[in-house]
Amino acid sequence: EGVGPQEYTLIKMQALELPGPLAALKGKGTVFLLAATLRPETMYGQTNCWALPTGDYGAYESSTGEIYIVAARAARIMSYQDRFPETGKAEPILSVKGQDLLGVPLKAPNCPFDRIHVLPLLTISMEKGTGIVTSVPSDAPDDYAALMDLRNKPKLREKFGVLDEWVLPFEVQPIINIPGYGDKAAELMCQKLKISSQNDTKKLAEAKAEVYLKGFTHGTLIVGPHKGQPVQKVKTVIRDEMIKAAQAILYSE
Ligand code: A2H
Repeated sequence: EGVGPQEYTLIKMQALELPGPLAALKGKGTVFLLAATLRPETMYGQTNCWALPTGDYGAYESSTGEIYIVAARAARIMSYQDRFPETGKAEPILSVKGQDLLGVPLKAPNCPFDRIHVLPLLTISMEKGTGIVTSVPSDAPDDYAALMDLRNKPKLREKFGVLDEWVLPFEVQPIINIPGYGDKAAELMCQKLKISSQNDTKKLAEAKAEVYLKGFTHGTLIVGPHKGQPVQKVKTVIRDEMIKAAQAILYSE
């Protein structure tokens, strides 16, 4: 963890259905899960969203009239960044566990799939970002390892009530080419380091550091309207486009 504030882009992922306890939000406004990312330029490779099954989340009415689902800690911080009607006030209109979010179908900006689903990620920290993470398995080793866990372990899917159709149709999408690493750098590094699960913390840290650095310095986008451009050059351009289109908001902590 660095000193000083960390700035994240919060990606607005719209809930297309409100199953189970989320039904209480019907008619209250458009509901979004907000995923904190450092890589807004990678949204072309999203295959799913992550939540911590045991995590505590709340639904909050924003100053735009939309409903945002985030961890309570993030809501408190957002209330001081003028995201809610009253500064310093973050009262949830509904409290839910991450388990209640699993399976929710989402529409995410720049996503190659019309609908993706919320799946369990057991390494989420509720003390960082929003406690919601968007999954880009082509470029994030954590996402790749966790998606492979769910794909390859039917027992794990069963444990969390994850349906096959929320996982199996979603293939890793090539979106960024890094010379020497190909166009699914996270997959390559996970295979090279023989990372066997999302809990392989040490090797994942190594894979992450390498992919993150090389992706930023040498990566080129190979899909979307900025195809052919270096990651370094388009990262903030794409972030700003999403903010302007009301698909994302800035957040710092
Ligand atoms: B990144 P840092 Cl493609 N718990 O987004 C665990 N991980 C979290 C989190 C939390 N509460 N909140 C955010 N994250 C993830 C994309 C991505 C990310 C790519 C490649 C690398 C990467 C897609 N997932 O991060 O601790 C989010 O995943 C590698 C560092 O603030 C977020 O960006 O340094 C990143 O970790 C924030 O990590």
